[in-house]
Amino acid sequence: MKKLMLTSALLCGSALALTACQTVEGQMQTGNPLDQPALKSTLKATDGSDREVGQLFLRPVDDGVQVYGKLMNMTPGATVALHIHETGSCANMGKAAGGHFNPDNNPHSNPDDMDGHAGDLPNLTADEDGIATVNYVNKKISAAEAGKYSVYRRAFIVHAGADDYTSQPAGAAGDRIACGIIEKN
Ligand SMILES: [Cu+2]
Ligand SMILES: [Zn+2]
Repeated sequence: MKKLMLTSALLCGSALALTACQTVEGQMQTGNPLDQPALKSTLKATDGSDREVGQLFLRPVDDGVQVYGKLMNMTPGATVALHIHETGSCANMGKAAGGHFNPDNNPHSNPDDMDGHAGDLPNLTADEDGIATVNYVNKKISAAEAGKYSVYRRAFIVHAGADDYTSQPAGAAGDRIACGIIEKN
């Protein structure tokens, strides 16, 4: 067991093995370890640089869909919003992704509010190295490839500021600084 943990730590320390590390971490944290992520998204800066910001994974767990992964190259210490937006396009500096994914026509809210947008997610805070860890179970979405609550071919958006979980229609989180379309893993 000690040896196994050491191997995990080494994997997590290697940039090349980052994807494997994230998968291992996700499996350790919640759900059935045999379930592989069904969907993934590679997020890139919307400033025209095409700079990769990180990868997020989605997989079904008992009570919803686990969203997990790491975002990098963020402003150290910054707290910013992350949402799932309704349209799978990152064009026009992320504006083409449209509004928050909202299949039940609810108001914007705290992500844990079952009567809020399905696409609402908790704010992220970057550490001193500019890395933000994402690990959240969203109970209002599906990782299936079709259906009313499916997030397949929708888009993650990272904003320049934090979501206040109150302002309509999108939490007053500011510009869209990174975007990634949700694809099959
Ligand atoms: Cu957003
Ligand atoms: Zn919202």
